[in-house]
Amino acid sequence: MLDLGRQPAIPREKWELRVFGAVEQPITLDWSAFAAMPQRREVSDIHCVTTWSRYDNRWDGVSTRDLLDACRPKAGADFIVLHSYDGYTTNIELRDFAAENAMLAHSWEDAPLTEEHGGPVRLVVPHLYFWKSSKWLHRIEFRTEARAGYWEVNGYAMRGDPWIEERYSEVNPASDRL
Ligand SMILES: Nc1nc2c(c(=O)[nH]1)N[C@H]1C(S)=C(S)[C@@H](COP(=O)(O)O)O[C@H]1N2
Ligand SMILES: [Mo]
Repeated sequence: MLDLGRQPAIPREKWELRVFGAVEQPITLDWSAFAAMPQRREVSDIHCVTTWSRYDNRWDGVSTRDLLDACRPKAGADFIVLHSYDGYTTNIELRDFAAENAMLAHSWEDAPLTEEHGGPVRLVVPHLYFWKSSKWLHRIEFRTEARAGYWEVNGYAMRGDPWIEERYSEVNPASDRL
């Protein structure tokens, strides 16, 4: 699938990440606070729902688990909506967000993420279809009930597991829009 058609230009000094909703500790991170968090490197594959894949991507950034340790989701906060600077949203379950190799990535293949690929910071959740991996990440909302994001409202799966080719929602099937 394509991007929404807007590629927001957010310099690192203007970027901000806000973690809010059903958490014990809401957090707002600017670039220096984000850069001061423990830094990880992961190598993982990407699977887009339109069937392209790219293997062995090297990502640097902050582990989603370290973010979860900092914000402490409340009991029952099993659902997340990611909000991006381009207006894009997508939903993901806490258990998927918390995958061991999931990251808030700022670099790809040893270079800062370009504007095109979601810099300054994007989510990377390698075990789900890549539309769940929000670019230009701005806000992370924790919820006790699921809410569908942009593609999910338009008929794509709430979870999106590439191994079972879980592309479309059975309740609200996508028209052939790709
Ligand atoms: N904010 C935002 N994130 C997004 C999208 C988008 O339109 N806006 N598109 C998604 C889709 S459908 C894909 S396949 C990947 C593309 O990432 P890439 O441009 O780095 O290949 O970003 C995902 N994340
Ligand atoms: Mo996509």
